[in-house]
Amino acid sequence: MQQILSKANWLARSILWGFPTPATAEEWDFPNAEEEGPVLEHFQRIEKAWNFLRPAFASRGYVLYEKPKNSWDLLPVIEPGRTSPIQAYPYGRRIHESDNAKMTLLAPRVWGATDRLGRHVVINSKALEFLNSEPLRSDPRNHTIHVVEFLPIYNFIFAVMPRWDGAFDTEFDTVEEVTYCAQTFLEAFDFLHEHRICHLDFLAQNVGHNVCISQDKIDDSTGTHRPSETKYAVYDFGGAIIYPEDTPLSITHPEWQTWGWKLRNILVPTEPYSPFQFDMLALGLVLQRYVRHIENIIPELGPFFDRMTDPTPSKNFTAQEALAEFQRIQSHLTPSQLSQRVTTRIWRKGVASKRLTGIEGKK
Ligand SMILES: *[C@@H]1O[C@H](CO)[C@@H](O)[C@H](O)[C@H]1NC(C)=O
Ligand SMILES: CC(=O)N[C@H]1CO[C@H](CO)[C@@H](O)[C@@H]1O
Repeated sequence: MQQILSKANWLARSILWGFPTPATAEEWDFPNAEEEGPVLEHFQRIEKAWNFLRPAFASRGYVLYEKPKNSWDLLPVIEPGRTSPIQAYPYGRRIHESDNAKMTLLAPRVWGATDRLGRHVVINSKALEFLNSEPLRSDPRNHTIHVVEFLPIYNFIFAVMPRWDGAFDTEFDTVEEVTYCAQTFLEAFDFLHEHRICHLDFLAQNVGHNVCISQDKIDDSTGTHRPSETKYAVYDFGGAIIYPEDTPLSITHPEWQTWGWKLRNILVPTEPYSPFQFDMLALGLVLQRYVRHIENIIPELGPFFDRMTDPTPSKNFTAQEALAEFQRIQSHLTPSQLSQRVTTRIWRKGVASKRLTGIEGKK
């Protein structure tokens, strides 16, 4: 199991397994996410590919999580007698004692694993070299997931990243926690767009914070967003476009119709659209959902999000403008506003829903 397989061995094994690994990086992705049949089939194929690659990861010190039959869960393989390691940055904070850090299978390209010390990581079949090279790496606004190492295996380069669970999976306790999170993501896009990197698929499931929580415990978890110990990161750059640095932000893209408009309930524009503005719309919609519910405490969030989520091209907000406007709003907040406990969770169609957990923590 531990020996590194030779090229010939790989080929023999691949024939035996019926050529399970996708031929190109793109083929790891969903064929068409809107039909259920092909998606299930695709996941089965991808599961086989990950299992096929399991010994290769093991030989490099990573034990892939296992997927129980007929389930969308991924479970860490628990080695008897091993105690939970302390997970220091860049690894996610361990919120619960038990080692059963259950994960949900969300994207075919991403699989959980534990490293030699038992720390939780995720392995992505699409690498992010461009974000992990200097000077981008050391910019304070580089809120992109840190790559621990790149593993060339078989025909691919896999990126190993610390496992950081969803940024919005757990509830926020104070106004400051909510605004700190929003500011971080606005900064992240200011940074990406300054370097003319478009994400093009910003969704709540593509952002994390530095905690590792079993999916069973998510609904009871609070206290994971304290600004002093929380970092946020954008991940999943599988659909990103990188333009030359002198490209105007108003540039349009001929394939604008293929972006996730429907998914976000926006009418597909009839004219070519700027990918940078699409990013800002996508960011605005996610942040509006998780931030605007405190509009009763910060009324200026209303007009801010109305503008951010307006798809009209002339109403554009660049990332830099949006960040500056948000920072202006933040600068007027008093310490008592910032420390105010939030009692709401989500903003949807003008209504702020109540949080699920009690204000002090547990249900
Ligand atoms: C924003 O809209 C204005 C007015 O239509 C236009 O001049 C400008 O180029 C646009 N900027 C971006 C970044 O799209
Ligand atoms: C979120 C993140 O990975 N930030 C990194 C930005 O770059 C500096 C310097 O390389 C790192 O220390 C941070 O961890």
